[in-house]
Amino acid sequence: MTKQLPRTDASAVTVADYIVERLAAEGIDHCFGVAGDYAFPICDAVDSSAKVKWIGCANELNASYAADGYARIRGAAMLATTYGVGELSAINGVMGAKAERSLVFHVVGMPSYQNQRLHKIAHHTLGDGVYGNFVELSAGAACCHAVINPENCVVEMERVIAEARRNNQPAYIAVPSDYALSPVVSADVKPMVARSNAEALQKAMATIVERIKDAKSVVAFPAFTIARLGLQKQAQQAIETLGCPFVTTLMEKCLIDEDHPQFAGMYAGAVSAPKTRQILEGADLVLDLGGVNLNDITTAAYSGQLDLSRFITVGLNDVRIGDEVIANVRLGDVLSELAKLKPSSAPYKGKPQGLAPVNGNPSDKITMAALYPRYAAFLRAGDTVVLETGSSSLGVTPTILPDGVRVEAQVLWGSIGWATPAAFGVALADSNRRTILITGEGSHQLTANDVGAMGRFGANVIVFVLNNSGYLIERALEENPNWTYNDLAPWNYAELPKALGCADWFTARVTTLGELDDAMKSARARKTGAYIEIMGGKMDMPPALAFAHGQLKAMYGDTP
Ligand SMILES: Cc1ncc(C[n+]2csc(CCOP(=O)(O)OP(=O)(O)O)c2C)c(N)n1
Ligand SMILES: [Mg+2]
Repeated sequence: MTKQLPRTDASAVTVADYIVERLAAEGIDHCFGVAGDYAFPICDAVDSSAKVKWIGCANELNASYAADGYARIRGAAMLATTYGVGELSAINGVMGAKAERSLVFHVVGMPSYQNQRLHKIAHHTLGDGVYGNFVELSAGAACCHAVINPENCVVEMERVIAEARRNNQPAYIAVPSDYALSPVVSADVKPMVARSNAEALQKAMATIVERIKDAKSVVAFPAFTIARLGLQKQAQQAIETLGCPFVTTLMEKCLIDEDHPQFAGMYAGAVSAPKTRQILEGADLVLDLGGVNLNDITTAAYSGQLDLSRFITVGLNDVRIGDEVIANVRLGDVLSELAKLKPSSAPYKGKPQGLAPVNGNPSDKITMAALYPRYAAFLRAGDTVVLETGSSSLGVTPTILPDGVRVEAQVLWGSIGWATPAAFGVALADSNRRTILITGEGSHQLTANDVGAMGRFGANVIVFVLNNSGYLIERALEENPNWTYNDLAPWNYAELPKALGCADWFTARVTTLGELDDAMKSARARKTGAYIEIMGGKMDMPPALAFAHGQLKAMYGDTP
């Protein structure tokens, strides 16, 4: 893709206009944020832009989560907040995007350069006349940052865009409000396109091919970064050419269809299916495509035995083989090269598991054993599921889902409340797919106010809120399930959409399987958003959570 840089010759092109135009050229056409006076020039530039639409959120944390969701689908997102109070509220969400490699351009309007120069005491500051107090904090949530002025704007934008793309992580762009309104000074730069060094790529491929040839058994282990970079098709082609089985962790849920004949199951340490575990742990060579994240969640409390010396890790920008690191090699290029190899003559053929049967009678209360197969039966190709941290994610991820379903979850960072605004961002990023939010009610309480923004901007999400009277996952992760800090204010969740302005949404509160089935049908039949509050048992948990309950010492360490 050749990117057209915005024009800088007309005197009317301000720094703010230039930044918005330049980000639009990255494929961004929505800007999430909360307005504020120091950010007015940025907000105005967005509001008057024909390319980027302002998406006002209820608060900056929500806006940052929404931007993360959007970036996962579009490859990049824009977030605009105001100095200090706004940007600091966004830090958790931006840091989460950094952890999970989602590219959010965080543009912050600062007090004017003139007031900074005079050390004026101003609102949203510590009253000390210092204007560098927050740059370091916000920059810490990004992989690169720039403080913009009219002279550096064009060059700095190219630098941060290239670096953010290289790492697929956030960039922080701070713009003093007077500079934002100044005409941008043109500079002779071209957008940088990250390419592999040809020799390094050749060397990496030669080593990979040799290792594959020598290995008695090979397994592919594609990583979540493949989805973040939009390389799903390339990864699938590479894996099909190799013909080896592939295994994923729950961070890569549905990265490739789960009934693909080469899919050998989801790896989760000791709770994996024995065959899956044997294929991955027993492989002579593990081709880690993208840098899998082997954390406590993906390995089920570090259970299982992975020998990292058998890994070849193809990172975003390098390939690691044992202690050798070959730099300047891009993941996408390695995938393309793998797909050009001679196709395997006898590809692995596993037995796809198929969907679990739907069980229970219409008058039965809703149990977790009956709920998760129902989600699988409800979902269909073209759905994007946004999954919240909590018992729901541990229930949905081990459940086989239909082909063509995409799943987004924040497994590593795990900040509750993420999924509600993230679903909003996902829905705006691709209105051709149906976005389904699956969340617990405790997480939802953090960010539920942006269900209002979903209604306002026509993001027709189908929302499932599991109401199990508190923080079930936390009850399960402790010896004592009855600590009062895991209880919640008992909201009437199903009434929220109406109160938040989603007048035409379908809403229901369901306590029996029959009611749930009917509500699912009605939600699917509607073009509007839908909101279903599912009443679950206070201690009714999916099996993966029950397993974790038995592994508390392994997860958290023994009492010293
Ligand atoms: C921002 C943040 N605060 C606190 C936590 C700790 N935490 C993890 S899960 C959870 C509760 C989730 O409860 P709910 O959404 O109701 O899901 P359930 O497990 O009950 O189905 C909490 C408080 C967190 N992960 N993130
Ligand atoms: Mg709950």
